[in-house]
Amino acid sequence: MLYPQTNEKRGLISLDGLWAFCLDDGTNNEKISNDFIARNKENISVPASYNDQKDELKYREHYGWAYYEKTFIVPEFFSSQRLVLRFDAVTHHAIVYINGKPAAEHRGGFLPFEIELTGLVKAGCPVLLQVAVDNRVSHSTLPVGNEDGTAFFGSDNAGVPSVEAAKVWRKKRNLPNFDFFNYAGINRSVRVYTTPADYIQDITIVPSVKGSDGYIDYSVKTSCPGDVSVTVYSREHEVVAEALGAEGRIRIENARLWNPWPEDPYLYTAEVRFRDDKYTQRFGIRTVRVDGHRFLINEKPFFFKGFGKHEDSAVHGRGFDLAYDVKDMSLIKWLGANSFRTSHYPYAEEMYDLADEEGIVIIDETPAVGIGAGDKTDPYRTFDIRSHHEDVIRDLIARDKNHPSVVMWSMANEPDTEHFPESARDYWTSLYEFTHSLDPQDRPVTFVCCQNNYERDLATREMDVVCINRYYGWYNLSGDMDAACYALNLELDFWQKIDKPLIMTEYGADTLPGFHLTAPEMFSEEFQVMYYDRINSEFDKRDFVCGEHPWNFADFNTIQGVYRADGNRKGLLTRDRRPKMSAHYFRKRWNSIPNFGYKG
Ligand code: E8X
Repeated sequence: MLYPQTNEKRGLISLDGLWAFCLDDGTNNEKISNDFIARNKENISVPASYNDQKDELKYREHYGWAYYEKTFIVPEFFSSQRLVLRFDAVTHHAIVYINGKPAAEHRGGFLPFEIELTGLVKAGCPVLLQVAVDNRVSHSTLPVGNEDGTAFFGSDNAGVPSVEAAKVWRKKRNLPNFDFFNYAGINRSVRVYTTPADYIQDITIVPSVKGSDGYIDYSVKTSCPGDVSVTVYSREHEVVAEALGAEGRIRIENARLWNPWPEDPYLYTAEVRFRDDKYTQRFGIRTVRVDGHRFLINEKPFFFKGFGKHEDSAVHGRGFDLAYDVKDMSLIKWLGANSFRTSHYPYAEEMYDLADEEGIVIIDETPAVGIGAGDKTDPYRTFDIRSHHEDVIRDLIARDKNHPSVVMWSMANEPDTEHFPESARDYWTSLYEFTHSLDPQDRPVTFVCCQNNYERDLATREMDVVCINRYYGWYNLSGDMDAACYALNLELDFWQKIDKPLIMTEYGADTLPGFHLTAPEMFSEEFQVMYYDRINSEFDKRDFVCGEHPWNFADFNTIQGVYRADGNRKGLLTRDRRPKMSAHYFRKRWNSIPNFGYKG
């Protein structure tokens, strides 16, 4: 799916800004009631989650539908153009009404969807746009929410006399099987964009390298048959290659490769023309593959220095905020990092464009988090998620396939792969094949494994890269770093035999900024540094450990719980991006570790 762009052939109307908004009171659900909206509407900003833009508890506790409304006009000079309404993300389930009529429905809160407006609206006439948004999570959504009676992480049955009573008594609310706050709403931008009637639908670019030359195998999908031309420009705006035809191979002599910073993330631009349409697509020439226990970028062994992040900030919630993305990119470089994982959902497209430009490597993750319900329920046989999971992977690859910064797909975070190992292995290995089959660049595929009995887990070892989240010294063997390192090494001995690249995709300690101790104990800044220094020194002894991603880049907002004092505090930075001692520790460590060849 192409990202909207303005050029001499295409126009854009932004619908970001103030919208009318109200929460449902449980009586309208997915139906739009103009009278209900008129009586209850208030101002809300788009893009942003609705939860923290207001100050009453009901905005954070809400369970169900909410309504957005805005009127706009398409200028008459667009009357000859094709008109498309695009939502970059609405979380989690949206039904869009245009002039009172249902026009589209979309499930999945982190990927774009579009509505053909041509024929639905008339240029020069006001358009009433209304969006019903459902924030509920369950055993059939991604991310997963607990349902009545599942006494698992986040369940609310504890304390109520019985599950039956809980079903009767409990006020319906979300029970996320994940700890990040379930922010909801129109979280990313809304635009009307135009194209000529005959237009470029999609562009796919697959780079390769041979000697000093680069090649791109390209294909251009168009709305109807016709001549396609492709002109490739260097970063210095010189023509370096040209081609005719909707698909083909283009050779770029003495190509400049895309490399992670501080090397050069060189980008080319393909200008595609078809009839009266034009689209410019940036791309990078780089290769990615796994070789034994090494992760190779441009045939060089890469070491992942970075983190799991969140799209999370005060007031905006999970809402798109370009200033935060620019700030985070600056901090990633300040820290000496070279990568991050889009935990635990696809991020805004603008962040991938920034990563392409800045030379930051991305592990691109789906919203499949929380797949599990304890040792009594096999989620792979009871959760209704497989077809939606495939839809999400299909849409994720369709959106992000051309980004040179994306080097691996993560199908999920911390699914249960311990309690029903055969069922899990079958689910994940089949979905692994499915994911590989969809990626034109055939990048490595993985999922991120939860702390578990790694000898019972039959799925993680089947992935291209072993990505594990381990909290030895925090959630278990709490505060005892000698025991933690002992247990960690027992596990690393196990993975040594599997001999695949291993990234520690999460490890961390909740840390209160300003809490200092001479004898480092949990929650102090000194403990966080000691925790990482001890564990990193164990990683340094293992050549198959090809990455370290502390959890988390920054503190973030979560569900309420006895383990969450003002959210998750495992950040190297505070939520407003101020460094803890561990940020200075990693800045020193990572600036002494090269991107390539750290482990031979
Ligand atoms: C945590 C993290 C959470 O924030 C992240 O989204 C997923 C969790 C650790 C699970 N991984 O809670 O800080 C560790 C379970 C150990 C039993």
